[in-house]
Amino acid sequence: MNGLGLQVAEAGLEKSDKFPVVVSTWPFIEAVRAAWRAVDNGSSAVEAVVKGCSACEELRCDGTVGPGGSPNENGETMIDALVMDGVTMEVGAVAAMRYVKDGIRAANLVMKYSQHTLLAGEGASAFAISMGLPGPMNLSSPESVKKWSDWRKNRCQPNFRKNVVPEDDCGPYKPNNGAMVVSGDIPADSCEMGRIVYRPPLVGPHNHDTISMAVIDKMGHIAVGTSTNGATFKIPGRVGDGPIAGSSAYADDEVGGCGATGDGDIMMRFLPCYQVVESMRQGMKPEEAAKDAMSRIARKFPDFVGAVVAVDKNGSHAGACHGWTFQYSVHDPYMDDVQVFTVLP
Ligand code: SD4
Repeated sequence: MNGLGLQVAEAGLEKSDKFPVVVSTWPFIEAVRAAWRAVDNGSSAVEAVVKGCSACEELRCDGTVGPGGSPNENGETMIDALVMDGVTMEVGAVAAMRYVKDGIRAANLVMKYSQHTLLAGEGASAFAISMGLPGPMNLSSPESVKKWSDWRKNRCQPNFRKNVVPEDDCGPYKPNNGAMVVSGDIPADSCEMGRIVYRPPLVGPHNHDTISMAVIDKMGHIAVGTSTNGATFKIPGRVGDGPIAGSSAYADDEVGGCGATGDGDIMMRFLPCYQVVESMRQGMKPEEAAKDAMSRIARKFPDFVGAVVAVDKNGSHAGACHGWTFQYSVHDPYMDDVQVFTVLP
């Protein structure tokens, strides 16, 4: 065997030493453990992402991943989810899915059993059910119904409307073309940027409802996934960043992966996870790439709230955030259990 053969053998050894790796937004410890168990037992990165995010949906992590959280203006819970395979660059995603509770499994079915990338609304539920997931079912819970009725009692404040006049406290709303106002109690000029009026953030530290996870399996392959029931009191039909590849998550085996959380309506305009992965491809370390992606958004929307976690193909990871303190969770072969990392804005 020549020197080259030896090098390959050594590289192989090193690989199995540092993998697998599981990284997730927030201290969603049980979800990371579930993904770790799967990938440590030899599952692929995609399978482990599905296991990990499913665990969060079943546990309703943070009270709001999966069914039973984040009612929209009509009091309904809807789910956005995505899975991406960094080997094949295949993506499956569901958006505003109302009648099936298993978001990440549904996204995985779209990836496995269709040539599409994203299914939305009634069609997403129908496809998931036809491929074997339980449903149709109502995704509301006593907590989500109470949250919604309290909000109605509070004259449907806060909400996501802008430049409208409500006929009554809770609508119907009509365009108000004369004035730039946010529908709420906060005067528009409190955070005006040029002609863009920024609304008071409805996604905050006690309302972070997205799991976004990256897994590197024993072979060094990367997959990412996201599951969320989105923003509370959103307008029916709203699709957030969760099911948008490059926004809530992105992976490319050649480079690494990324997960995001925060104000999806703002973040999806910047595809922060695509940015993170492409910056790492250009040579940035995960920390630099994560910070850069956040600062690109902050330059245009100084009040936005969000975070990303980046992992490169060697398993090095880092987070960056804006407007809140962010935590992310990791399990790698050097750890006995999940470790939580805190990132300050
Ligand atoms: C959304 N990005 O639908 C989600 C919400 C979130 O942490 O991540 N909260 O906008």
